[in-house]
Amino acid sequence: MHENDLPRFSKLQQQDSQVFQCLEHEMGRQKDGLELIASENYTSAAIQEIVGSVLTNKYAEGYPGRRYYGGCEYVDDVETLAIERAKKLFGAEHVNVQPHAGSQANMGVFMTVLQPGDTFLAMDLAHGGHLTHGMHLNFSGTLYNPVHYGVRESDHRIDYDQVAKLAREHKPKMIIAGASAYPREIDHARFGEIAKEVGAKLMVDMAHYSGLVAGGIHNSPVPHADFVTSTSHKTLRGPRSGFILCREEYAKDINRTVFPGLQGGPLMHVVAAKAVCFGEALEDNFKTYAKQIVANAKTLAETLMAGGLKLASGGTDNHLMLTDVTSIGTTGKVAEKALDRAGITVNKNMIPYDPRKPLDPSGIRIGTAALTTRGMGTDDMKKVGEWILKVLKNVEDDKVINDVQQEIREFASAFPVPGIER
Ligand code: DSN
Repeated sequence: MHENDLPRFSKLQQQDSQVFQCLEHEMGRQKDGLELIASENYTSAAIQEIVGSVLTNKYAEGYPGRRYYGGCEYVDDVETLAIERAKKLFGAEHVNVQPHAGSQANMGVFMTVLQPGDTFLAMDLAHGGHLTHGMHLNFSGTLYNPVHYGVRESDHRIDYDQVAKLAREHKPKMIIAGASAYPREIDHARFGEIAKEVGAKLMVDMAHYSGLVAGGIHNSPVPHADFVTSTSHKTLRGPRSGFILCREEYAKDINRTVFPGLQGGPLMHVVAAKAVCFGEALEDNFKTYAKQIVANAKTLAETLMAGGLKLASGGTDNHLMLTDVTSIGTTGKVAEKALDRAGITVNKNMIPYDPRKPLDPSGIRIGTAALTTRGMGTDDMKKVGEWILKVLKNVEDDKVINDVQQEIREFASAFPVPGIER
């Protein structure tokens, strides 16, 4: 830890040296390495300050103006700020900013729209969907009846005709669009038409690309969907949390489902951080940031493909890419570990129609939101791509991996991590 960081954590250091040491190590890891996990980002120092503030002390069950606790006047103000900013940012009629995370946001919509046993249609986890989109061990798969669509084998793109066919056949009460590992722009208007045709509600889980929607790079789901859910910590670059957007007609129901249906007291320090996050995303420079995320992803994808790596769907439109590392003779598990040793953090991931198993799949998922926050541009992505290729082609060569790690450490030191002094 840099000596300038110490005053901020001196109380922790005195009181609990073990936890302090974990923090110190994690700060070093974030500073010295390259963060390429597609669902991660670096929050601003302002967001870190508010998350670490006395707002964590406050109970505020209920909603602004209607709480079950006294002393809520200031947290009412902050929650109202978060709601109003999110409405403006996404053009939404109603916003609930209380879900603790993306899963709770999704559960809030499930519990509002569906009864246990009801059928819904969503993207298969193995093709890029999410746990809460009907994975068999998740609440969404145990309490409800999921039917899954996937991507075409030929081009790894969503087959909207298949979605429409499945919708007509199974008559789901709800259709879910949105994914965790899909590198292409999603056609929300088409999903809206399909849902309308079969009388289903449309929920769009834009957790991964909400920052691109906020920045005007990805088409917005808001005009087409009954409900839009998101996390705030991925491309949107806010605190680890969730939120729900919906039409006014569902406002009362969704609020009642989130509290008292699903959660107790909201995490007011995080609600406040969401207000700061939405405020940041309303600034003009957030559009530049979102544009750069995509430009960086395209350059990184081109560099990796030029080096012999196969990418699902042959590239990317958004912040992430899915690479088939078996195309250069390794596996997802081995690749993740080797890259980790070099200071490059990614996650192993199934690729569509993967013949391998989830714990050692054929792919890794790579995203550019975090490195873009550190100020890296397309020229830097070429270097990052070359390092990734070098490691993947030498997964058992410690010397090569150590050399790459040294180079990365030096390179990364020129790009500050918000909230960590250099
Ligand atoms: N687990 C997250 C991801 O990595 O995509 C989604 O919630």
